[in-house]
Amino acid sequence: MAYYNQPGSYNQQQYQQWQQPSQCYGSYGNYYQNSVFSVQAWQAFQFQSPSDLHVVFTDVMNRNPENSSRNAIQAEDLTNVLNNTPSIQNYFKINWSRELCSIMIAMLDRSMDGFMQWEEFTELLQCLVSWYNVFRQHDANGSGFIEASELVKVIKSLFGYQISPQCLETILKRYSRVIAGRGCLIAFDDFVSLSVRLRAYTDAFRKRDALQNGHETGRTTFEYDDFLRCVMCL
Ligand SMILES: [Ca+2]
Repeated sequence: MAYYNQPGSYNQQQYQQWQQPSQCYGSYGNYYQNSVFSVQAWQAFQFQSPSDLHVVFTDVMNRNPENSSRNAIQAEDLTNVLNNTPSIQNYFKINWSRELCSIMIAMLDRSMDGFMQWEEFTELLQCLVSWYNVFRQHDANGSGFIEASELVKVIKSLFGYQISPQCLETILKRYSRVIAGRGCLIAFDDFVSLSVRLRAYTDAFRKRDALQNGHETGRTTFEYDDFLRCVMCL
């Protein structure tokens, strides 16, 4: 029953089934399949080939024998790659925090080992490029911020989440900043942070709903410890 908690017991087929559009949870899975897997991050960063990106990954990985033995990197390394690889830094033009990098590793930690393997790394970068494209399209004046009304449009119409105005309000309070004369604005790193959490918490909830009820009902029950494990990993 609780196999989703065990490293290595991940069931890809069942995961994809949970990602189908749903009355209760919207259609983010559709958006994800169609957008993220159609992007090639190495091309966006103007590398010559995917192997250039692989070199960046292995370089940072091999600085720490704990990483090399697992064939994976950690939050600090991801922060390093995003901030110190010129072509990647020039693309997003933001300073990535270690905190956000931890959150992003947790989002795609398919192997549930707390480390980021190469496959998880490439999926993350594709995801970020895809989110950045969305963000730029909504940032009409190129200021590095999108407006609250645009964020709402992205979450509801583009990403396809079924969430209430009250929940959107909560998200805005947490992830926006109010700037004199310019209103309520969202920066790209906050956009990533909220997109990761929205997705990860929705996934965690959906899985438990489907497992407990045999189909999705929009309701599930959590034991205290299970709830903490869902939220504390992000
Ligand atoms: Ca992993």
